[in-house]
Amino acid sequence: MVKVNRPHIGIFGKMNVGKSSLINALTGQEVSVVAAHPGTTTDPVKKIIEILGIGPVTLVDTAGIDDSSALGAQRVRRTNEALDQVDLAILVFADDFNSYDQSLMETCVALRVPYFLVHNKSDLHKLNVEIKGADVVDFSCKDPRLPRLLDMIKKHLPKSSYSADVLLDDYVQSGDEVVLVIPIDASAPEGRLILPQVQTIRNLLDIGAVAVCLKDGELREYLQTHTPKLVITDSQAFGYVSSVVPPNIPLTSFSILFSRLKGDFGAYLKGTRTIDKLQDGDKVLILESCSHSVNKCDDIGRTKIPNWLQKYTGKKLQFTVVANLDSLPDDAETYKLAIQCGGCMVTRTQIMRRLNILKEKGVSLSNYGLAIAYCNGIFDRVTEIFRKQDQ
Ligand SMILES: Nc1nc2c(ncn2[C@@H]2O[C@H](COP(=O)(O)OP(=O)(O)O)[C@@H](O)[C@H]2O)c(=O)[nH]1
Ligand SMILES: [Mg+2]
Repeated sequence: MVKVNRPHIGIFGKMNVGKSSLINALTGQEVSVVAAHPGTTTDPVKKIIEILGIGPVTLVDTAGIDDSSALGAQRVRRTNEALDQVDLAILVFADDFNSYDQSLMETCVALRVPYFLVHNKSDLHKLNVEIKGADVVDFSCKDPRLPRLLDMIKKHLPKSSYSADVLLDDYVQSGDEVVLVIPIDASAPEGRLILPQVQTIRNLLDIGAVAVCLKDGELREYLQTHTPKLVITDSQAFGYVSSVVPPNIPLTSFSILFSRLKGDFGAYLKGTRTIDKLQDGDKVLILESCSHSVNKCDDIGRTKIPNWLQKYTGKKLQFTVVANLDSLPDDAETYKLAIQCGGCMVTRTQIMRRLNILKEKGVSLSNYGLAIAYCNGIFDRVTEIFRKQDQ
């Protein structure tokens, strides 16, 4: 099993029902502002906790949004956006369950967000309404009994949001040797490995395989005396690495491995071939799911991939970048192709929600690693070990 994600759990409900207090009870810390007067939490506050049996999760505190002022309308929009980005919603209410709480439940159903209800402040009043079709936990932040709440989180949080059964498990066996090519150049983060590399090493250790880590410059010499089961490289070194690894040794990349876990791999395999059909003036959407300050992704998505695509196709293409989880363009259906990044900063749920919208609009899908492989003419080679299972 691989921990692919830190699932996001959002706390929603009217002002003053005890959302921030609930987060404090869960974390045992004063992380969110708790105030006796309504409307203090205006921006989502995030806090990470470790839940036994799940691992780390991110709790997202949200504003109470039952007033009708302009600011309130803005808050409604923000809360709905926040709801669309969580793996589980905890809907908190206190003394009265009203139409607003009902509408939160309906939004969860519409957006297919798993949820359960917390009747808070049960020290002050008993639950006196019957809520059909939902689990309700009685709770009091003044006397927090966490086990029932944690059990309910475990019951409703989809397993796929925090673990995946397959990274290399279906291909690599105990005792196999796998070479990981990790270029240490200007675009590598200083003094550390990136998450996909770390998780791949952990997965190989779990399998009982031997992980050999080396830089691209050391690969040629190493392969003179070794025949590994598989070589996994950073996509940016594809050109060089594919020329050095003999054809009898399978080759793939970290980003392709993770696109199986964090994206829609079947759609990517099909959609990437759209690159061959691109014409002058066609629009390509780059989905860069992390902040602008992460220069590495910035550079790949905004400069390198556009250059590679134009060079490979020989066409003049139009590129639009959507960063973070910002909204898709209004005219999304006019794009021929959308290329999603590896998504190491976001959850699978967040990526899939976006991809599904584009899929419905008929936009072909690809991801950074697969598009780069395609432009390097090695797409078939680097997807071969997965194609039988996933297509
Ligand atoms: N008696 C009682 N008071 C609570 C409980 N939970 C929260 N409160 C109080 O309700 C008020 C609003 O809580 P807060 O967490 O800021 O609500 P939020 O607006 O939903 O984030 C604060 O004065 C809390 O101390 C509870 O379970 N019992
Ligand atoms: Mg609050």
